[in-house]
Amino acid sequence: DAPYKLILLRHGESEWNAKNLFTGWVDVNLNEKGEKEAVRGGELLKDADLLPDVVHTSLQKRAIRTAQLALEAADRHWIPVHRSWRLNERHYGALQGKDKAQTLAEFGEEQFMLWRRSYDTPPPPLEDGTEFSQSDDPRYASIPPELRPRTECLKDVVVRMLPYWYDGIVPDLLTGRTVLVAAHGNSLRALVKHLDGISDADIAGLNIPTGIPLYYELDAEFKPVTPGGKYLDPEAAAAAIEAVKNQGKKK
Ligand code: DG2
Repeated sequence: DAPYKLILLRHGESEWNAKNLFTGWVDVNLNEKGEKEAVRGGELLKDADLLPDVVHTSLQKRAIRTAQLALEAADRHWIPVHRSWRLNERHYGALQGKDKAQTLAEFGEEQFMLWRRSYDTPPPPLEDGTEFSQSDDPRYASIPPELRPRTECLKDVVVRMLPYWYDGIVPDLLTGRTVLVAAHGNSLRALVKHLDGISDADIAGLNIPTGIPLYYELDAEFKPVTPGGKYLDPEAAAAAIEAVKNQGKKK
């Protein structure tokens, strides 16, 4: 039996996912579909008898509410919770608030995919004090100024996320707890890249659907017993992954 149980959950559909806008650190809420996805995620956990003992989230509403709705559906709303900016979505820089389809049309497929899925090309930085910047948001006041992002590529996310993996999440796994991490498309891609040892090139092709728990059994070295983990609803996951992949293309 594998010693460690880890469940990754991307938040349910957000208001801006539905509008096809780059979101990043903008604190948008779940829409109704997203709330339902979160509840269904919790029901899947309950049906699989995978009951979290502790939950870790980002500082963003869509992940926080997803965790809460899922845990309520699994009757685990009472477990301890930890939150960190290090689980936040990738900061999308000057693309935050922009329409994905319009951006694709304006800059072309190659540049669009570089910004969206390359490992080390960040979008242009977002200026402090502008509409979609979080420079004045009190929840981030304790982040040292030199660590506060104005844009990020996935590599930057790996670098700021991993300290939380080792210092915040691994200690919970070591005590035998079943750990739920409720976060975001790109912060979870960063974690999956690390867990599965995916190359910088191959991670471009990995997409994570909203609201479907991804279960990892980890061995004593924290390596996945099944590479890629297991979605609790594999059919729904496959369809939703395709939709995320093609996001720029829909109008
Ligand atoms: C999405 C991911 O983040 O977008 O920031 O727009 O998971 O918080 O909804 P999430 C965003 P893509 O990188 O898939 O375009």
